[in-house]
Amino acid sequence: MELSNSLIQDIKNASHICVLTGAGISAESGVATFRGKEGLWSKFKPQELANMDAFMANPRLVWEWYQYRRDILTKVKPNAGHLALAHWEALAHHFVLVTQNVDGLHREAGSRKIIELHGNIRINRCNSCGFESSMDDISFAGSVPTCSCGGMLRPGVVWFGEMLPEGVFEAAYRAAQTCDLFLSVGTSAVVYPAASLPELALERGVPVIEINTEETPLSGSVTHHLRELAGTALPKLLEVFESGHSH
Ligand code: BJW
Ligand code: ZN
Repeated sequence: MELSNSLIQDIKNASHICVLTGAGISAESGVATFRGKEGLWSKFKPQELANMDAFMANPRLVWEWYQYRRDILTKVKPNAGHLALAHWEALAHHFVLVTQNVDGLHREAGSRKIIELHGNIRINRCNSCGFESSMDDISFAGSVPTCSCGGMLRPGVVWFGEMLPEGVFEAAYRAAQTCDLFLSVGTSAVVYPAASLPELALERGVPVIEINTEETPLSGSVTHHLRELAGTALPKLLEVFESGHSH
């Protein structure tokens, strides 16, 4: 796909970049998205499993879902989209990556300044005392894992109706409020407060680039919409940035 001149200019002019990613950026690694055409969770909607009521009603079922996803994560690798963002961070002076993903693939790709809005699936948290441990220490093996305090362990992610980890949204908000280029990559842009971040940038008149293989509620209002795979589009945008910032 040809990049428009105004898109190229917006990238070359950028000095403070904020990127929001969603499940779509990990799709090319083989991690299922939640929604959209390729979304694999048609049997169980995330709304039906990713909440405390579901966990209290059937903790085993919820753990089975997360264990299934943890098993997949041991077999997948970051893709060209993750890698392009990691390189971009290394080149740019001000670059903040905000992700809704819990898969840890951005870190594995080499990104360092990462704001994980919805936690991390590799962490266990005690439902009673809040103690956190790693999935490498204790995992689900048919029965719900418990804490030394007796409480049930749960995955260290943010479910519907739960607050985001303290300070995390504030940091993302600051990045969205101070950037001069915003990228929304592989997210259906329906889950709040994450979906408010590109809206904030748009309200300030900052260019917003959406990379998504499908239309989203954001598509109509963004400055540039690239209907492409993240793993194809991001390396191209990085190349434009590099050509404008080489000395
Ligand atoms: C590609 C691609 C490729 C594919 N290249 N693109 C009414 C109005 C407004 C808000 C609310 C409301 N009712 C309730 C709320 C609040 C609620 C909410 O937003 N609900 C809406 C759904 C309506 N939000 C919350 O509850 C949040 N907390 C909160 O608000 O706290 C305050 C509060 C407290 C108490 C009461 C009320 C409020 C918390 C949200 C937590 C979300 N958690 C999950 C699960 C995390 C753990 C886990 O992984 O299991 O987070 S849900 C799930 O959705 C996950 C994701 O991070 C999140 C977003 O999904 P994402 O990343 O956008 O993925 P998809 O699958 O939706 O989209 C993929 C996209 O990629 C598609 O568009 C594809 O086209 C595209 N694509 N391949 C490029 N190769
Ligand atoms: Zn405990």
